[in-house]
Amino acid sequence: MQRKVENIYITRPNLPDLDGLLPDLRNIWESKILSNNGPYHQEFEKALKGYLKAPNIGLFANGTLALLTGLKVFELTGEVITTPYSFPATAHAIGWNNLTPVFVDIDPHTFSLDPDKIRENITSKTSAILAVHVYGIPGPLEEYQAIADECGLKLIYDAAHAFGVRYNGEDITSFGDMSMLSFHATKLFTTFEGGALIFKDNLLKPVVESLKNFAIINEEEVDGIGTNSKMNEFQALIGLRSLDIVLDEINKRKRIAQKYRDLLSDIDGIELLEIPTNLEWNYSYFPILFTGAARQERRDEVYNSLREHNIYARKYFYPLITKNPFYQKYQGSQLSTAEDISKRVLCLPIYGELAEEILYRIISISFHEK
Ligand code: T4K
Repeated sequence: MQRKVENIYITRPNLPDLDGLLPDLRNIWESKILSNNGPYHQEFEKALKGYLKAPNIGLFANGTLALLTGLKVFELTGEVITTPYSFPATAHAIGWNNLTPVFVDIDPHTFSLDPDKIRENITSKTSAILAVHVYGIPGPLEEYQAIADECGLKLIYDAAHAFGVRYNGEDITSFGDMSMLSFHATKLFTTFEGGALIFKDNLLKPVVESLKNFAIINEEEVDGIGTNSKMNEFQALIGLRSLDIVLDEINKRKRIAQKYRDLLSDIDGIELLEIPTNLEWNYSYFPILFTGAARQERRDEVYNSLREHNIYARKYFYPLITKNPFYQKYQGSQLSTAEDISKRVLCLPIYGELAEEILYRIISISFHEK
C-alpha cells in the first residue's frame, strides 16, 4: 500500500487546547450572546490592550475591514502613498475609501517603503502614508514619522504580519497614528479570522466603535456610512486563550528560523533577511532571496520542486499589486527594487509544529537534488 504523503504548508495555525475551551464555549451557548460587544469581546479587548500596552484598541472581524475602517476614521482625501509589495488588501483598503493609491518603491533590505521615494511622490493631494511591516520587519520608523510631521500627513501602518514585534523595546503598534493587526488563520496569532486597530488618540475610540457597528449612535440615529465589521464572541474567546500560547509559538519559530539559517549558511546563490539588532522579531515568515543571473528561474524551480514533494512554499509577494491590471495606472514612479525582490523571493514553511526532519527535506529538495 502506498504511504500517504503529508502536505507541508507555508504555515499552520497555533490553536489553544480544545478541551480547555469547552467551558467557555458552553458559556457562550448558554448565554446566547454571540456578538455586539459581548463579555468575551470586552475581556479580550482588555487583555490585548494590556499585552500590547496599547492606549486604544478596536477589535474587528478581519484585518481588511479594520484597515478600511482605520483609513475612514481620519477622513482622508486625495492620495495615499503606499507599497506595491504587499497583499492586495493593503491597496483595497485605500480604494474602498475612494482614495487614490500612489505606489512607490521599497527599500531592498527592509522590503518596506523607501523614504526618499515617499518624499519624491508627495503632492498637494497626498493625505497619508500607508506603510507595511512586511514579514513583521519595519522600515525606518523615525524617518517615516519625520516626513509625516513635515508634510502634515497621517501615518498608518499595515502591521498584519507584526503581532508581538518590538522595536527599541516598544510594541511595533505604538508607532504612527494607527496600526492594523490581522488575526487571520495564516497569522502567528489567530482568531480564525480577525483583526484590530491600535491607536493613540482617545477621541478616535468612539468613532472606530461606531463605524464598525453601522455608525449607529442609538436605536433611532445613524451618523455616517458604517460597516458591520465587529469581532464575534467565538473569535474573541479564541483570541483571549491564544494570548497564553503566542510566546511559546514565537520561541518555537525562533528555533526553526535559526535551524534554517544554519542549514542555509553555506549555500551559494541565496540571501537571508537581516534582522536589525534593536528588533524583537516574531518569525512570522521565513523569506529567502535568490541571487545571480538566473534568480527568478532558480526561485521558480525550487518552488516547483517543493510542490512536487507536497511542500507548499509561497511567493509572498509576487506578483506586485501593481501588476494586476486594475492597479497598474496608480504606479507613482519606477518600482524597480520591488519588482526585483518580488521575482526572487520565496517564503519557506515556518510554524511551531514544523518538525526538524522536514526542514532537512526542504533544504535537500531545494538545494541538493538535481
Ligand atoms: N495586509 C497584509 C500585509 C496581509 O498580508 C494581509 C493578509 C492583510 C492585510 C489582510 O488581513 P486579513 O483580512 O486576511 O485579516 C493568506 C491570507 O488569507 C491572508 O490573510 C494573508 N494576508 C496572506 C499573506 O496570506 P493566501 O491566499 O495565500 O492563503 P491560503 O488560503 O493559500 O493559505 C496559505 C496556507 O496556510 C494554506 O496553504 C494552508 C495554511 N492554512 C490556511 C488557512 C486559511 C491553514 O493551515 N489553515 C487555514 O485555515 O492568503
